[in-house]
Amino acid sequence: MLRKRTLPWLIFVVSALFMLLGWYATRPDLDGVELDGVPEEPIDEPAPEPDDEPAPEEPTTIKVAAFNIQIFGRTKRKKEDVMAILVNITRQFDLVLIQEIRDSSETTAPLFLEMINEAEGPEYAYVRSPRLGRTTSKEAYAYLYNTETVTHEEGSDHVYNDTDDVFEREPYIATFSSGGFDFTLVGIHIKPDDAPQEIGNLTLVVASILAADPDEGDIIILGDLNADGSYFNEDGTSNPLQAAGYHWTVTDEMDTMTKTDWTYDRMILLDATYSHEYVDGSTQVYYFDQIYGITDEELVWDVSDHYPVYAEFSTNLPDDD
Ligand SMILES: [Ca+2]
Ligand SMILES: [Ca+2]
Ligand SMILES: [Ca+2]
Ligand SMILES: [Ca+2]
Repeated sequence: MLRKRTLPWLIFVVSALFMLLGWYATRPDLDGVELDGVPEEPIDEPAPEPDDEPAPEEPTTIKVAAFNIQIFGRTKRKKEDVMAILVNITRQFDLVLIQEIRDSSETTAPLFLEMINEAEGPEYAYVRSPRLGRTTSKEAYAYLYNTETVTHEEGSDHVYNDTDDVFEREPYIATFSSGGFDFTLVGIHIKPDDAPQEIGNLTLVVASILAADPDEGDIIILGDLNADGSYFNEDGTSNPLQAAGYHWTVTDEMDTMTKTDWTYDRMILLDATYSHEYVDGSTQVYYFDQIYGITDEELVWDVSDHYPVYAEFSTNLPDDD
């Protein structure tokens, strides 16, 4: 029980505490105020970092590749070392056009996707063309893409309507987006003996896509164009696809083959992409043998007679078309 003399003291102490609290809560913010002409703290000091980890930065570019995986079917699938390299290569890119899937049972693409997704990393998906070609030796195309960075516009993928039969394997066309970059790919594996004609006719494919959607200029041609050697004069200027406005970013001195030094594999951009989303000078050949330190030539040739080619595109720019 409190004694009578203690009570006033207690009231005093409690009141003093409340006053102190009140002053603390309403005290003027003195940070940055000059005391005796010296700032207490530098005024322009940046705000302190929050304790929690900053969110990882969104990727601002994607890598788009084209890779002819020579005769990709049952025989190749059985080679574990080759498949491991193919999985590794695919995972370097956000979007890959794969060519030369030769498999009448049509099980190679789903099986390859399964192997890619068993490996560590983001989930991939694919869209695949029907088997194409004039003879019984037919090939399919597939677009494999990282589902975390690339979206496929559902239902957009289709084979070019080749009414005059100018293509042995008609271009496989599909629309994708990543951030603010939406674009249409025209994947093609050109027939070597008809290279100049088929390559020239790609301008008609571009024109037909533009006619269907005149406001979207990001149309990218990619694939094994057989655009070198005895099939095609890369130094020429007379092919319709060599006209101004078509930017061949895989340049003639690049070697895209594992056995020869031809520049068969190409990527061709229109101004709409070349002068906007394309990361200047980013087109490269992916020399997987050098990068992975593979010295066994037979193993390199088992993977393919081609190297992948790829380019980078900005995805954080305003969507200009
Ligand atoms: Ca045809
Ligand atoms: Ca676009
Ligand atoms: Ca060349
Ligand atoms: Ca564009």
